[in-house]
Amino acid sequence: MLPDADAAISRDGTSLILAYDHGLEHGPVDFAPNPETADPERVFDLATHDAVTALAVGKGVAEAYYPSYDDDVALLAKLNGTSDLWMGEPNSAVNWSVDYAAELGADAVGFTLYGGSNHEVEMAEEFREAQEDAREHGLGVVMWSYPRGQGLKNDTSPETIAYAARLGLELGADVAKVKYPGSTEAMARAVRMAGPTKVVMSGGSKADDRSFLESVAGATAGGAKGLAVGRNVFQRENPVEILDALEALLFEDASVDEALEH
Ligand code: FBP
Repeated sequence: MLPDADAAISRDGTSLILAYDHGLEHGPVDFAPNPETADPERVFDLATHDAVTALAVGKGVAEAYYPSYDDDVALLAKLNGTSDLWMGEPNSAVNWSVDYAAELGADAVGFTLYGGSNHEVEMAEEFREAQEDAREHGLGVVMWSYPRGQGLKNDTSPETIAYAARLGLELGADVAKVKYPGSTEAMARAVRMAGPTKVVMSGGSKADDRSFLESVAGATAGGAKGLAVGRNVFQRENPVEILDALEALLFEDASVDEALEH
C-alpha cells in the first residue's frame, strides 16, 4: 500500500465506488429490475453524482463510453472478470492490461482475487503483474477480495472476511473490497488485519433501504472507508435517491434515519 494511492478515487479518504461490471459477471438478469440500466450511459450519468468517487467498469464499456465522461467521472478499470456462464472453480480472466487502462484514462485499477479457489495461485501471480504495472503508472489498486471455492465453507464469516482483508495488505492492494461480515465488530477486525490497506464494503444483492444503509453504517463504524456498490444503486427505482442518502451517511456524518430522509 502506498500513501494516498487511492486519492484519485476517494473524497476525504472515503470511497463510494459505483460498480458496473455486472453485465459481464452476472449477465443481463441484473438489469431486469431497472431495464434502462442496461444502457451504460444511464450508469455513467449516475456516476457524475457528487457522492460517487469512481466508476468501476470493464474494458469494452470503458472504451465505448468513458471518452465522453473523462472530465466528470473517475475511472476504476476492472481488469479481470468472468461471466456467470462459466461453471468451474472460481476464476477470472484478465481482460485488459494496466498499460491500456492507463491509456484510456484510468484513475485506478481493480482486480478480483478468489482466495481459496483452486485458481488462487495463478490469480495471485496475475495480480502481482497488475499491481506492479499500476505502481509504474501511479495508479491505485483495488482488490475485490472474495474468498470462495471448494475449500470455503462460508465466504462471509468474520474469519474469512478478516483473511480477505489481510490478503489485500499482503499482496499490495491499496484498497480491499470485502463482503460485509455481518457486524461492526467483525468489520473492525477485518480493518485491523488490513493495516494501512483501506477496506471498503461490497454492496451485495439489493436490500431494502434501511437494511442496506444500516450495513453501510455498521461497516463504516468498524473502520471501513466507504463502499463499492452496484445493484443496491442501479437496481433501485430511484438510484439518485439512494446516492443522496449514501452521500449524507458517508460524507456528511448523517445517521441512518437522517440519511433516509434525503
Ligand atoms: P454489488 O454491489 O452489486 O454486489 O456489486 C459489487 C460486485 O463486486 C461487482 O463488482 C461484481 O459484479 C459483483 O459484485 C460480483 O458479485 P458476486 O461475484 O458476489 O456474484
